[in-house]
Amino acid sequence: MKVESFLQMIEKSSEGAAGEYFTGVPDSLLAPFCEYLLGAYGIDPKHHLIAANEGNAVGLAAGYHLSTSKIPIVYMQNSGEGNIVNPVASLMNDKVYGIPCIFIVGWRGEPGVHDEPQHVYQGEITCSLLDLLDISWEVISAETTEAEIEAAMKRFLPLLKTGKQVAFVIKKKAFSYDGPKKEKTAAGTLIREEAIRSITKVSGGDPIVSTTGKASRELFEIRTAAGEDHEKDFLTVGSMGHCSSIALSIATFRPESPVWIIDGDGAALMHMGAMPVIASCKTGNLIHIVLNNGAHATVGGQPTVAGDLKLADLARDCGYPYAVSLDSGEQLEVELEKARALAAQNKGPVFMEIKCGIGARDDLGRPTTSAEDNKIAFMKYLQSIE
Ligand SMILES: Cc1ncc(C[n+]2csc(CCOP(=O)(O)OP(=O)(O)O)c2C)c(N)n1
Repeated sequence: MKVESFLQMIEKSSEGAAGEYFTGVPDSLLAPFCEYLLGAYGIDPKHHLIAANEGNAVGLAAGYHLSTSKIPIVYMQNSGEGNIVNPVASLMNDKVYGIPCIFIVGWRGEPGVHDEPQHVYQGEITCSLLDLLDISWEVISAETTEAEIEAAMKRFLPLLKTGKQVAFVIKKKAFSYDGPKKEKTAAGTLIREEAIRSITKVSGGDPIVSTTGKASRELFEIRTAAGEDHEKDFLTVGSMGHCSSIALSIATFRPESPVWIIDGDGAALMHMGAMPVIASCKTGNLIHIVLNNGAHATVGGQPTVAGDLKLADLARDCGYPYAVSLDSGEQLEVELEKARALAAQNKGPVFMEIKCGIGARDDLGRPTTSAEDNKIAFMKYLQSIE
């Protein structure tokens, strides 16, 4: 179904109450939907905002409704359901403020459709979680017709009018968009995979915790290409935004070695509160690297607000004793060596922003070992560090 037709039906069926305000976090399955919004509105606080996390989007949506009486549309991958539970249950629900909202939920890990391990359970519980949150839902596939959208909206409208929330659960390839696409602007030019390769060279035998998305996939393939095992790396395939917290605890309990974080800007923003917490712990052996491409590159390159952020200044203000920002490869290995030396002397946490381009290899694969194997090998490796 064309994104434009879907949205026209929503606008028409809601008598103009919905279809003017959108916020959310991008998803690869919703990439055509995001492309449409970026083409139609760009980033515009009155029409379309990419939020730091899905709960953040619910807050924005609530404010839109409170000030206009209209119905906001919040889009997200089903992984984001966890992030909306609190503001839906304790803000939007009709036993609290009763704020209507239409959710557009990308259905990764739909039962029967092969997907990566982090999507399997989330895919199984996607609709039951909506039920639990008292959100009525309708599944949309490539075959869904405009009449079916109209019928769903007929069912949804009385619910929305009483302050309830509804959702369209979007199957893989359900949406298409072939209109004009907005040019993508990266925060830097360095190739992310090259930066990760340099990190693996300098980090030697130190454990690395890497973030959700292509960065972890690249790390996995770099190790394979170098004939190395994967035991030193914990690939945080799900739980976007939490890899720095995982690494903080590892560094706390394994102080014998520097511990590296390979974070993304979208992920770091998603749970940015982790940064002052890391700094407050004064965990000297931690090295926090954010590969900042100013985009959610893994799911289509939609912009984050990090492109204009001075992440090293921010880290310094949070309390990291050493923070640096690099926008070329020239000083990269020198700075990585310096970071490792500081962490080895317990003088961290060290923060490093590396500005990168958006692209990735077309033939980039996915980890070939299971998440459980990764965990077992990594835990064994941590135990072996002296
Ligand atoms: C809670 C949650 N929301 C959305 C997603 C979908 N998602 C996977 S990777 C990604 C982009 C990550 O961006 P960034 O950290 O900047 O890394 P990049 O893709 O640019 O390398 C998104 C939005 C997710 N996995 N989890």
